[in-house]
Amino acid sequence: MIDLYTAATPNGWKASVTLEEMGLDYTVKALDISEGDQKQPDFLKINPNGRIPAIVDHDVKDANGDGFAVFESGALMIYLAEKTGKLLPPDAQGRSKVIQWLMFQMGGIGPMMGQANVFYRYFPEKIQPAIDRYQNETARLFGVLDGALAGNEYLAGDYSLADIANWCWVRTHAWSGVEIEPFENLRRWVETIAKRPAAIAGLNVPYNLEERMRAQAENQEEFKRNARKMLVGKDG
Ligand SMILES: N[C@@H](CCC(=O)N[C@@H](CS)C(=O)NCC(=O)O)C(=O)O
Repeated sequence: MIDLYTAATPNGWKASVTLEEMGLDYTVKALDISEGDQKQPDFLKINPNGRIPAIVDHDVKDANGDGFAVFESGALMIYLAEKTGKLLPPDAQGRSKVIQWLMFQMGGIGPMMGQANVFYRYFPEKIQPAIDRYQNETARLFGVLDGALAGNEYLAGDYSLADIANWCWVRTHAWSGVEIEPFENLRRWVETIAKRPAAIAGLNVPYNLEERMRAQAENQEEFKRNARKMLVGKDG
C-alpha cells in the first residue's frame, strides 16, 4: 500500500493522476499547506524539503525498516513508473524522450507558472515587470509544447508521465493569467486528457478544488448579502 501526502495543487495532482492511471491502491493523506502541515517534523522525515507531494511505499522497506519515501513529484512519478512498468517506455530512447518532457515541466512550466501565480495572484504589491517576466516565459513555454504537439497526439510517443506532468499545470493557465487560445495543438491536448477517467479521478484528490472555490464564492456572496441585510435591514 502507498500513502500519498498531497494537497489540491498541480504538483499534488501529478501524483494522484499518475497513481490513478496506474490503478495502484493508495491512501490519501491530505495536508493543509496553508496551515503549514508540510513543515511539521513528522512530514519533514518523509520530505526534507517540506512540500507536497510525497509518497511512502509500504510494500518495500528502507534501511530503517520504514516504508520507502519519495519526494519531488518528477522523481515520484518515475519511481511509480518503474514499480509498475507503466507510462514510461522501457527502451533507452523512448524513456529519454518522456524524461526530457518531464524535466521540461519540472524545470520550466512548473517554476514559471508557479512564479506567475505568486506575482499575479498572491503578492500584495503588483510588480508589473515580474508579472510580465513570468507570464511571458510561461507563454513562450506553451509555444514550445504547442510545437511538440503539432501532428502528435501526445508529447513523447504514447500517453506518458510527460503528458500528466505538463497537463496538470497547463490546465491551470487561467490562474496564472496566461491564455492558451493562440495554441491550437495545446488546447486540443488539454481537452483530450481532461476526458480520461484517471485524470478526472486524480483531480478530485484530496478534494475537487473547483467545486470548493465555487462554493466558497457563493458562500462569500451569501455572507456579503447577509452582512448588507444586517446593515440596511434588507437585501442590498
Ligand atoms: N519541485 C517540487 C515542488 C513542490 C511544491 O512546490 N509544492 C507546493 C504545492 S504545488 C508546496 O508544497 N507548497 C507549500 C510550501 O511551499 O510550503 C515538486 O515537484 O514536488
